[in-house]
Amino acid sequence: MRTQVAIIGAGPAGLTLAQLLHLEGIESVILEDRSREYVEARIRAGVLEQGVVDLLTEAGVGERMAREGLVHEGIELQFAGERHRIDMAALTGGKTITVYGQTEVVKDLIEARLGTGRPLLFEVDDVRVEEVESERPRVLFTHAGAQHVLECDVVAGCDGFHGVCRPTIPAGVLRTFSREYPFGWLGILAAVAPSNDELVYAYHDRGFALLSLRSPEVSRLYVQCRPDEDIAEWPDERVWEELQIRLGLPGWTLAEGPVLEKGITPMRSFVTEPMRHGRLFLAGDAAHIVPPTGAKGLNLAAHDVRLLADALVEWYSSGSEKLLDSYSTDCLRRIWRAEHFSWWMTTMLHRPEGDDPFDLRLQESQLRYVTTSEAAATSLAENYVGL
Ligand code: FAS
Ligand code: PHB
Repeated sequence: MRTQVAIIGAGPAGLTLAQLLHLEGIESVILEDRSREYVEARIRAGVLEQGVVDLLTEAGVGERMAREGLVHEGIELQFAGERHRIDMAALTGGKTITVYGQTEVVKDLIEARLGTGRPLLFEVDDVRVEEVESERPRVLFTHAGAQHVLECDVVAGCDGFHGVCRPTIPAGVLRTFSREYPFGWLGILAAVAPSNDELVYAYHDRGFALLSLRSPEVSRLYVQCRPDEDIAEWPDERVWEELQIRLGLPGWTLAEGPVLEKGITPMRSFVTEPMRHGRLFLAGDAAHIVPPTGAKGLNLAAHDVRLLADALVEWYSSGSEKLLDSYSTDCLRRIWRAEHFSWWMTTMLHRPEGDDPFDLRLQESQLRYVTTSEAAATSLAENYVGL
Protein backbone atom coordinates (compact mmCIF):
# COMPACT_ATOMS: atom_id res chain seq x y z
CA MET A 1 0.00 0.00 0.00
CA ARG A 2 1.13 3.57 -0.60
CA THR A 3 -0.27 6.98 0.31
CA GLN A 4 0.96 10.52 0.87
CA VAL A 5 0.01 10.89 4.56
CA ALA A 6 -0.45 7.94 6.94
CA ILE A 7 -2.74 9.00 9.81
CA ILE A 8 -2.65 6.89 12.97
CA GLY A 9 -5.87 7.31 14.98
CA ALA A 10 -9.48 8.14 14.07
CA GLY A 11 -10.23 10.56 16.88
CA PRO A 12 -10.99 14.24 16.30
CA ALA A 13 -7.35 14.98 15.34
CA GLY A 14 -6.90 12.22 12.78
CA LEU A 15 -10.34 12.56 11.23
CA THR A 16 -10.16 16.36 10.95
CA LEU A 17 -6.68 16.19 9.42
CA ALA A 18 -7.85 13.64 6.84
CA GLN A 19 -10.80 15.83 5.87
CA LEU A 20 -8.66 18.97 5.52
CA LEU A 21 -6.11 17.11 3.36
CA HIS A 22 -8.86 15.57 1.21
CA LEU A 23 -10.25 19.03 0.41
CA GLU A 24 -6.79 19.91 -0.95
CA GLY A 25 -6.48 16.69 -2.98
CA ILE A 26 -3.89 15.16 -0.68
CA GLU A 27 -4.25 11.41 -0.17
CA SER A 28 -4.23 9.80 3.25
CA VAL A 29 -4.99 6.49 4.93
CA ILE A 30 -6.42 6.46 8.47
CA LEU A 31 -5.57 3.50 10.70
CA GLU A 32 -7.70 3.06 13.84
CA ASP A 33 -7.30 0.23 16.32
CA ARG A 34 -10.82 0.33 17.75
CA SER A 35 -14.13 -0.42 16.04
CA ARG A 36 -16.28 2.29 14.48
CA GLU A 37 -18.95 1.64 17.11
CA TYR A 38 -16.45 2.08 19.96
CA VAL A 39 -14.96 5.28 18.55
CA GLU A 40 -18.37 6.84 17.91
CA ALA A 41 -19.68 5.94 21.38
CA ARG A 42 -16.68 7.19 23.42
CA ILE A 43 -18.08 9.98 25.64
CA ARG A 44 -15.55 12.81 25.97
CA ALA A 45 -15.54 16.52 25.25
CA GLY A 46 -18.60 18.68 24.95
CA VAL A 47 -17.56 22.28 24.25
CA LEU A 48 -16.27 23.67 20.93
CA GLU A 49 -14.51 27.01 20.61
CA GLN A 50 -15.76 29.45 17.98
CA GLY A 51 -12.61 28.88 15.93
CA VAL A 52 -13.14 25.11 15.88
CA VAL A 53 -16.79 25.49 14.88
CA ASP A 54 -15.61 27.70 12.01
CA LEU A 55 -12.90 25.16 11.06
CA LEU A 56 -15.34 22.23 10.97
CA THR A 57 -17.86 24.30 9.02
CA GLU A 58 -15.23 25.33 6.44
CA ALA A 59 -14.18 21.66 6.24
CA GLY A 60 -17.72 20.79 5.17
CA VAL A 61 -18.73 18.85 8.29
CA GLY A 62 -20.66 21.56 10.14
CA GLU A 63 -24.20 21.07 8.83
CA ARG A 64 -25.60 18.90 11.70
CA MET A 65 -23.54 20.85 14.24
CA ALA A 66 -25.22 24.08 13.06
CA ARG A 67 -28.62 22.38 13.39
CA GLU A 68 -28.14 20.55 16.68
CA GLY A 69 -25.29 22.36 18.43
CA LEU A 70 -26.24 24.71 21.26
CA VAL A 71 -24.63 28.16 21.02
CA HIS A 72 -23.85 29.59 24.46
CA GLU A 73 -22.81 33.18 25.21
CA GLY A 74 -21.81 32.63 28.83
CA ILE A 75 -20.92 30.26 31.65
CA GLU A 76 -21.61 30.49 35.38
CA LEU A 77 -19.21 30.19 38.33
CA GLN A 78 -20.68 29.17 41.69
CA PHE A 79 -19.12 29.51 45.15
CA ALA A 80 -20.14 30.52 48.69
CA GLY A 81 -23.80 29.97 47.83
CA GLU A 82 -23.70 32.46 44.92
CA ARG A 83 -23.86 31.90 41.18
CA HIS A 84 -22.16 34.48 38.92
CA ARG A 85 -22.55 34.63 35.14
CA ILE A 86 -19.55 35.39 32.94
CA ASP A 87 -21.01 37.04 29.83
CA MET A 88 -18.32 35.82 27.46
CA ALA A 89 -19.92 37.18 24.28
CA ALA A 90 -20.12 40.69 25.75
CA LEU A 91 -16.50 40.47 26.99
CA THR A 92 -15.03 39.12 23.73
CA GLY A 93 -16.79 41.15 21.05
CA GLY A 94 -19.44 38.50 20.41
CA LYS A 95 -17.46 35.23 20.47
CA THR A 96 -19.42 32.20 21.71
CA ILE A 97 -18.96 28.48 22.41
CA THR A 98 -21.01 25.65 20.95
CA VAL A 99 -22.09 22.67 23.05
CA TYR A 100 -21.88 19.68 20.69
CA GLY A 101 -20.56 16.36 21.95
CA GLN A 102 -17.28 14.92 20.70
CA THR A 103 -19.22 11.77 19.83
CA GLU A 104 -21.25 13.82 17.34
CA VAL A 105 -18.17 15.54 15.89
CA VAL A 106 -16.56 12.14 15.36
CA LYS A 107 -19.71 10.70 13.74
CA ASP A 108 -19.91 13.65 11.33
CA LEU A 109 -16.21 13.32 10.43
CA ILE A 110 -16.43 9.54 9.90
CA GLU A 111 -19.48 9.97 7.68
CA ALA A 112 -17.62 12.60 5.66
CA ARG A 113 -14.54 10.35 5.38
CA LEU A 114 -16.57 7.37 4.18
CA GLY A 115 -18.23 9.69 1.67
CA THR A 116 -14.85 10.48 0.11
CA GLY A 117 -14.16 6.80 -0.53
CA ARG A 118 -10.65 7.24 0.88
CA PRO A 119 -9.35 4.51 3.26
CA LEU A 120 -10.40 4.50 6.91
CA LEU A 121 -9.47 1.13 8.43
CA PHE A 122 -10.96 0.21 11.81
CA GLU A 123 -9.73 -2.55 14.14
CA VAL A 124 -6.17 -2.58 12.91
CA ASP A 125 -3.57 -4.22 15.15
CA ASP A 126 0.19 -4.25 15.76
CA VAL A 127 0.75 -0.79 14.33
CA ARG A 128 4.45 -0.01 14.02
CA VAL A 129 5.90 3.20 12.61
CA GLU A 130 9.33 2.86 10.99
CA GLU A 131 11.95 4.90 9.06
CA VAL A 132 10.55 8.26 10.17
CA GLU A 133 14.08 9.68 9.99
CA SER A 134 14.22 8.79 6.28
CA GLU A 135 12.31 10.23 3.33
CA ARG A 136 10.35 6.99 3.02
CA PRO A 137 8.65 6.31 6.35
CA ARG A 138 6.32 3.36 6.57
CA VAL A 139 3.66 1.92 8.85
CA LEU A 140 3.34 -1.82 9.46
CA PHE A 141 0.03 -3.16 10.70
CA THR A 142 -2.33 -6.10 10.56
CA HIS A 143 -5.92 -5.84 9.42
CA ALA A 144 -8.50 -8.58 8.93
CA GLY A 145 -5.79 -11.15 9.62
CA ALA A 146 -3.41 -9.90 6.93
CA GLN A 147 -0.15 -8.05 7.46
CA HIS A 148 0.35 -4.80 5.55
CA VAL A 149 3.09 -2.25 4.89
CA LEU A 150 1.90 1.30 4.20
CA GLU A 151 4.58 3.33 2.41
CA CYS A 152 4.07 7.09 2.79
CA ASP A 153 5.72 10.50 2.72
CA VAL A 154 4.62 11.56 6.21
CA VAL A 155 3.13 9.94 9.33
CA ALA A 156 0.63 11.94 11.42
CA GLY A 157 0.60 10.60 14.98
CA CYS A 158 -3.01 11.27 16.03
CA ASP A 159 -3.24 8.21 18.25
CA GLY A 160 -3.86 9.87 21.60
CA PHE A 161 -2.00 9.80 24.90
CA HIS A 162 -1.63 6.02 24.96
CA GLY A 163 -0.78 5.62 21.27
CA VAL A 164 2.33 4.15 19.65
CA CYS A 165 3.61 7.17 17.73
CA ARG A 166 5.14 9.25 20.52
CA PRO A 167 7.06 6.24 21.89
CA THR A 168 8.48 5.71 18.37
CA ILE A 169 10.64 8.80 18.90
CA PRO A 170 14.03 7.75 20.31
CA ALA A 171 14.78 8.46 23.97
CA GLY A 172 16.58 11.73 24.54
CA VAL A 173 14.92 13.49 21.59
CA LEU A 174 11.69 14.46 23.34
CA ARG A 175 11.37 16.65 26.38
CA THR A 176 8.15 16.05 28.34
CA PHE A 177 6.46 18.26 30.93
CA SER A 178 3.76 16.82 33.16
CA ARG A 179 1.69 17.34 36.27
CA GLU A 180 -0.62 14.80 37.86
CA TYR A 181 -3.53 16.21 39.88
CA PRO A 182 -4.61 14.56 43.15
CA PHE A 183 -8.18 14.23 41.90
CA GLY A 184 -10.25 13.07 38.95
CA TRP A 185 -13.75 13.62 37.54
CA LEU A 186 -16.60 11.19 37.83
CA GLY A 187 -18.87 12.00 34.89
CA ILE A 188 -22.42 10.93 34.12
CA LEU A 189 -24.59 11.27 31.05
CA ALA A 190 -28.24 11.44 32.16
CA ALA A 191 -31.53 11.35 30.27
CA VAL A 192 -32.92 14.47 31.90
CA ALA A 193 -33.31 18.05 30.71
CA PRO A 194 -30.47 20.26 31.96
CA SER A 195 -31.49 22.24 35.04
CA ASN A 196 -29.61 25.32 33.86
CA ASP A 197 -29.41 26.93 30.42
CA GLU A 198 -25.63 27.40 30.61
CA LEU A 199 -22.70 25.49 32.12
CA VAL A 200 -22.16 25.88 35.87
CA TYR A 201 -18.68 25.39 37.36
CA ALA A 202 -19.17 25.00 41.13
CA TYR A 203 -16.53 25.32 43.87
CA HIS A 204 -17.70 23.59 47.04
CA ASP A 205 -16.29 22.41 50.39
CA ARG A 206 -16.98 18.83 49.32
CA GLY A 207 -15.32 19.29 45.95
CA PHE A 208 -15.84 20.64 42.45
CA ALA A 209 -18.97 19.93 40.37
CA LEU A 210 -19.84 20.82 36.78
CA LEU A 211 -23.28 21.04 35.23
CA SER A 212 -23.02 20.64 31.47
CA LEU A 213 -25.28 19.26 28.76
CA ARG A 214 -25.46 17.56 25.38
CA SER A 215 -28.97 18.54 24.23
CA PRO A 216 -32.26 19.92 25.65
CA GLU A 217 -32.98 16.33 26.76
CA VAL A 218 -29.55 15.09 27.91
CA SER A 219 -27.44 16.38 30.81
CA ARG A 220 -23.69 15.89 31.33
CA LEU A 221 -22.53 16.30 34.93
CA TYR A 222 -19.27 15.78 36.79
CA VAL A 223 -18.10 15.65 40.42
CA GLN A 224 -14.52 15.86 41.67
CA CYS A 225 -13.40 12.54 43.13
CA ARG A 226 -10.18 10.79 44.07
CA PRO A 227 -8.24 9.69 40.97
CA ASP A 228 -8.14 6.06 42.15
CA GLU A 229 -11.84 5.80 42.99
CA ASP A 230 -13.61 2.50 42.44
CA ILE A 231 -16.65 3.39 40.37
CA ALA A 232 -18.53 0.62 42.19
CA GLU A 233 -18.44 2.94 45.22
CA TRP A 234 -20.45 5.52 43.25
CA PRO A 235 -23.96 4.15 42.71
CA ASP A 236 -26.20 6.58 40.82
CA GLU A 237 -27.89 7.64 44.06
CA ARG A 238 -24.58 8.77 45.55
CA VAL A 239 -23.65 10.71 42.41
CA TRP A 240 -26.95 12.58 42.40
CA GLU A 241 -26.68 13.25 46.16
CA GLU A 242 -23.24 14.84 45.71
CA LEU A 243 -24.41 16.85 42.71
CA GLN A 244 -27.43 18.13 44.68
CA ILE A 245 -25.16 19.25 47.54
CA ARG A 246 -22.40 20.79 45.43
CA LEU A 247 -24.64 22.53 42.87
CA GLY A 248 -27.62 23.23 45.14
CA LEU A 249 -28.82 26.80 45.71
CA PRO A 250 -31.89 28.05 47.62
CA GLY A 251 -34.87 28.06 45.24
CA TRP A 252 -33.08 26.03 42.57
CA THR A 253 -33.37 22.28 42.07
CA LEU A 254 -31.28 19.87 40.04
CA ALA A 255 -33.55 17.53 38.08
CA GLU A 256 -32.45 13.89 38.17
CA GLY A 257 -33.00 11.13 35.63
CA PRO A 258 -31.73 7.77 34.33
CA VAL A 259 -27.94 7.57 34.11
CA LEU A 260 -26.93 6.49 30.59
CA GLU A 261 -23.15 6.39 31.12
CA LYS A 262 -20.78 6.79 34.04
CA GLY A 263 -16.98 6.99 34.08
CA ILE A 264 -13.96 8.34 35.93
CA THR A 265 -11.37 10.49 34.14
CA PRO A 266 -7.97 11.04 35.73
CA MET A 267 -6.55 14.55 35.40
CA ARG A 268 -3.13 15.48 34.15
CA SER A 269 -1.27 18.21 32.33
CA PHE A 270 1.23 16.90 29.77
CA VAL A 271 3.21 18.38 26.91
CA THR A 272 5.85 16.82 24.70
CA GLU A 273 8.40 18.94 22.83
CA PRO A 274 9.04 18.92 19.94
CA MET A 275 5.93 17.61 18.21
CA ARG A 276 7.91 16.49 15.18
CA HIS A 277 10.67 13.95 14.56
CA GLY A 278 11.75 13.62 10.94
CA ARG A 279 8.66 12.74 8.91
CA LEU A 280 6.55 11.96 12.03
CA PHE A 281 4.27 14.77 13.25
CA LEU A 282 2.33 14.44 16.52
CA ALA A 283 -1.06 16.13 16.93
CA GLY A 284 -3.73 16.26 19.63
CA ASP A 285 -3.59 14.10 22.73
CA ALA A 286 -0.61 12.22 21.29
CA ALA A 287 1.38 15.38 22.04
CA HIS A 288 -0.44 17.05 24.94
CA ILE A 289 -3.09 16.58 27.60
CA VAL A 290 -4.98 19.20 29.60
CA PRO A 291 -7.28 18.76 32.61
CA PRO A 292 -10.83 19.10 31.16
CA THR A 293 -11.72 22.08 33.41
CA GLY A 294 -10.90 24.51 30.62
CA ALA A 295 -12.73 22.48 27.90
CA LYS A 296 -9.59 22.69 25.73
CA GLY A 297 -8.61 19.10 24.80
CA LEU A 298 -10.62 18.60 21.66
CA ASN A 299 -10.13 22.23 20.60
CA LEU A 300 -6.33 21.99 20.86
CA ALA A 301 -6.38 18.83 18.71
CA ALA A 302 -8.32 20.64 15.99
CA HIS A 303 -5.93 23.62 16.01
CA ASP A 304 -2.90 21.32 15.73
CA VAL A 305 -4.20 19.59 12.62
CA ARG A 306 -5.25 22.87 11.02
CA LEU A 307 -1.60 23.96 11.18
CA LEU A 308 -0.35 20.55 10.06
CA ALA A 309 -2.72 20.51 7.10
CA ASP A 310 -1.61 24.04 6.06
CA ALA A 311 2.04 22.94 6.30
CA LEU A 312 1.50 19.79 4.22
CA VAL A 313 -0.47 21.69 1.57
CA GLU A 314 2.40 24.20 1.26
CA TRP A 315 4.96 21.38 1.06
CA TYR A 316 3.11 19.40 -1.59
CA SER A 317 2.22 22.48 -3.64
CA SER A 318 5.50 24.39 -3.51
CA GLY A 319 8.10 22.08 -2.00
CA SER A 320 8.66 24.59 0.79
CA GLU A 321 9.19 23.00 4.20
CA LYS A 322 8.92 26.34 6.00
CA LEU A 323 5.60 25.61 7.73
CA LEU A 324 6.57 21.98 8.42
CA ASP A 325 9.72 23.26 10.12
CA SER A 326 7.75 25.72 12.28
CA TYR A 327 4.83 23.34 12.98
CA SER A 328 5.94 22.36 16.46
CA THR A 329 6.83 25.90 17.58
CA ASP A 330 3.60 27.31 16.14
CA CYS A 331 1.47 24.66 17.90
CA LEU A 332 3.27 24.90 21.24
CA ARG A 333 2.56 28.61 21.62
CA ARG A 334 -1.20 27.91 21.70
CA ILE A 335 -0.73 24.66 23.63
CA TRP A 336 1.11 26.29 26.52
CA ARG A 337 -1.49 29.07 26.72
CA ALA A 338 -4.22 26.40 26.97
CA GLU A 339 -2.13 24.39 29.46
CA HIS A 340 -1.86 27.42 31.72
CA PHE A 341 -5.55 28.29 31.41
CA SER A 342 -6.61 24.69 32.12
CA TRP A 343 -4.25 24.51 35.12
CA TRP A 344 -5.55 27.87 36.38
CA MET A 345 -9.24 26.85 36.08
CA THR A 346 -8.44 23.50 37.74
CA THR A 347 -6.52 24.93 40.71
CA MET A 348 -9.11 27.70 41.20
CA LEU A 349 -12.11 25.39 41.26
CA HIS A 350 -11.05 22.07 42.80
CA ARG A 351 -10.88 21.44 46.55
CA PRO A 352 -7.16 20.94 47.23
CA GLU A 353 -5.91 17.90 49.10
CA GLY A 354 -5.32 18.60 52.78
CA ASP A 355 -7.58 21.69 52.75
CA ASP A 356 -4.65 24.02 53.44
CA PRO A 357 -6.33 27.18 54.83
CA PHE A 358 -4.01 29.49 52.87
CA ASP A 359 -4.91 27.69 49.62
CA LEU A 360 -8.60 27.93 50.42
CA ARG A 361 -8.42 31.69 50.96
CA LEU A 362 -6.48 32.13 47.73
CA GLN A 363 -9.17 30.21 45.82
CA GLU A 364 -11.98 32.24 47.28
CA SER A 365 -10.14 35.47 46.55
CA GLN A 366 -9.50 34.39 42.95
CA LEU A 367 -13.17 33.44 42.46
CA ARG A 368 -14.33 36.73 43.98
CA TYR A 369 -11.96 38.68 41.74
CA VAL A 370 -12.88 36.90 38.48
CA THR A 371 -16.61 37.42 39.18
CA THR A 372 -16.36 41.10 40.12
CA SER A 373 -13.57 42.51 37.92
CA GLU A 374 -14.30 43.06 34.22
CA ALA A 375 -10.60 42.76 33.45
CA ALA A 376 -10.32 39.39 35.22
CA ALA A 377 -13.57 38.11 33.70
CA THR A 378 -12.38 39.20 30.25
CA SER A 379 -9.21 37.17 30.68
CA LEU A 380 -11.21 34.07 31.56
CA ALA A 381 -13.68 34.69 28.73
CA GLU A 382 -11.11 35.18 25.97
CA ASN A 383 -9.28 32.01 26.95
CA TYR A 384 -12.48 29.99 27.24
CA VAL A 385 -13.96 30.98 23.86
CA GLY A 386 -10.53 30.52 22.27
CA LEU A 387 -7.76 33.01 21.50
P1 FAS B 1 -8.15 10.67 20.84
O1 FAS B 1 -7.57 9.94 22.03
O2 FAS B 1 -9.54 11.15 20.87
O3 FAS B 1 -8.04 9.73 19.56
C1 FAS B 1 -6.93 8.87 19.35
C2 FAS B 1 -7.41 7.70 18.53
O4 FAS B 1 -6.29 6.86 18.23
C3 FAS B 1 -8.41 6.84 19.30
O5 FAS B 1 -9.54 6.57 18.49
C4 FAS B 1 -7.63 5.56 19.59
O6 FAS B 1 -8.46 4.41 19.59
C5 FAS B 1 -6.65 5.51 18.43
N1 FAS B 1 -5.43 4.75 18.70
C6 FAS B 1 -4.73 4.69 19.86
N2 FAS B 1 -3.67 3.88 19.71
C7 FAS B 1 -3.69 3.43 18.42
C8 FAS B 1 -2.88 2.56 17.66
N3 FAS B 1 -1.81 1.98 18.20
N4 FAS B 1 -3.21 2.32 16.37
C9 FAS B 1 -4.29 2.89 15.81
N5 FAS B 1 -5.12 3.72 16.48
C10 FAS B 1 -4.82 3.98 17.77
N6 FAS B 1 -11.64 17.21 26.44
C11 FAS B 1 -12.47 18.24 26.65
O7 FAS B 1 -12.27 19.31 26.05
N7 FAS B 1 -13.54 18.12 27.53
C12 FAS B 1 -13.80 16.95 28.20
O8 FAS B 1 -14.74 16.85 28.97
C13 FAS B 1 -12.96 15.83 27.99
N8 FAS B 1 -13.21 14.62 28.60
C14 FAS B 1 -12.36 13.57 28.37
C15 FAS B 1 -12.58 12.29 28.96
C16 FAS B 1 -11.70 11.23 28.74
C17 FAS B 1 -11.95 9.87 29.38
C18 FAS B 1 -10.56 11.41 27.93
C19 FAS B 1 -9.56 10.27 27.72
C20 FAS B 1 -10.35 12.64 27.32
C21 FAS B 1 -11.24 13.73 27.52
N9 FAS B 1 -11.07 14.97 26.91
C22 FAS B 1 -11.87 16.02 27.10
C23 FAS B 1 -9.99 15.18 26.01
C24 FAS B 1 -10.39 14.59 24.69
O9 FAS B 1 -11.56 15.17 24.24
C25 FAS B 1 -9.21 14.77 23.78
O10 FAS B 1 -8.68 16.06 23.87
C26 FAS B 1 -9.55 14.47 22.35
O11 FAS B 1 -10.14 13.21 22.29
C27 FAS B 1 -8.26 14.56 21.56
O12 FAS B 1 -8.47 14.01 20.32
P2 FAS B 1 -7.32 13.15 19.61
O13 FAS B 1 -6.04 13.86 19.72
O14 FAS B 1 -7.87 12.78 18.28
O15 FAS B 1 -7.14 11.84 20.54
C1 PHB C 1 -18.61 18.53 28.89
O1 PHB C 1 -19.73 18.95 28.57
O2 PHB C 1 -18.27 17.32 28.76
C2 PHB C 1 -17.59 19.48 29.45
C3 PHB C 1 -17.86 20.83 29.44
C4 PHB C 1 -16.92 21.72 29.97
C5 PHB C 1 -15.73 21.22 30.47
C6 PHB C 1 -15.45 19.85 30.46
C7 PHB C 1 -16.39 18.98 29.95
O3 PHB C 1 -14.80 22.08 30.98
